[in-house]
Amino acid sequence: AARKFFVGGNFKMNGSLESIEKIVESINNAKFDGTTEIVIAPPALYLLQVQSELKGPTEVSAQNCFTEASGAFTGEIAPQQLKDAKVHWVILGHSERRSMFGDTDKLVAEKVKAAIEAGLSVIACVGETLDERESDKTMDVVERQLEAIAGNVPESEWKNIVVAYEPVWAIGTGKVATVQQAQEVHDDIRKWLAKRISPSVAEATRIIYGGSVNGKNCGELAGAKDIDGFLVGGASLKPEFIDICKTVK
Ligand code: G2H
Repeated sequence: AARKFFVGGNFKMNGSLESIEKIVESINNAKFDGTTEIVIAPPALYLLQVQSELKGPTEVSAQNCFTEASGAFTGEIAPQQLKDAKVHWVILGHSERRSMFGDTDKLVAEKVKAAIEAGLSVIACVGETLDERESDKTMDVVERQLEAIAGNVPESEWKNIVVAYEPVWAIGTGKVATVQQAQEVHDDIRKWLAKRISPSVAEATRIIYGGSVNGKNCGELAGAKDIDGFLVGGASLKPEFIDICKTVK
């Protein structure tokens, strides 16, 4: 079966009760035809409010979680708590977590394992920095990040993972990857999945692109064979998010 197009809205640490309610209202009023799976990730504080206001089938996602089920981990949220609250998705390994909050490949892999074992679905983020791209290390970095995750996830659980390719140099910079740049890495990731996991997992796994996606560039990006959706940051807080969710593949 064809891969269902997937659009995630990552609000990051933005919004207020009032502004987020407005975004939810606009999503609820939009007429989506069901061809795209839509998930929005407000800050953890707002997850339950958004979840109760959001009309299905759009779902909410957390932006992070910890590895343990409970205990003395001040400030953290357990995957089991997300599951308990019926928050079925979590973004893990976002570059902002990797660069600012100590989420190493190993920690990201442990978080993915814990989330999958708790029954969550994961948007697993990978991507290279500008330095790494310019020294031709893009696939080395992406494969290293994916390998850490693959070592912790049995083949049967890949159906619960969406891979988000987010080149760090394109994040929040307004400098979107060209369609060719993104397609090349998406294709490499799919080939890697085929070799490392299985051809059927490679065929079924959504590989979405993130990094300065907006209402203007989404159409062209969606035209690339191996781009199965987007993880949208800045533009997910704006009216154009609706247009991005309506992108036709
Ligand atoms: C990449 C993306 C969403 P933005 O971080 O995760 O953010 O669209 O603002 O570049």
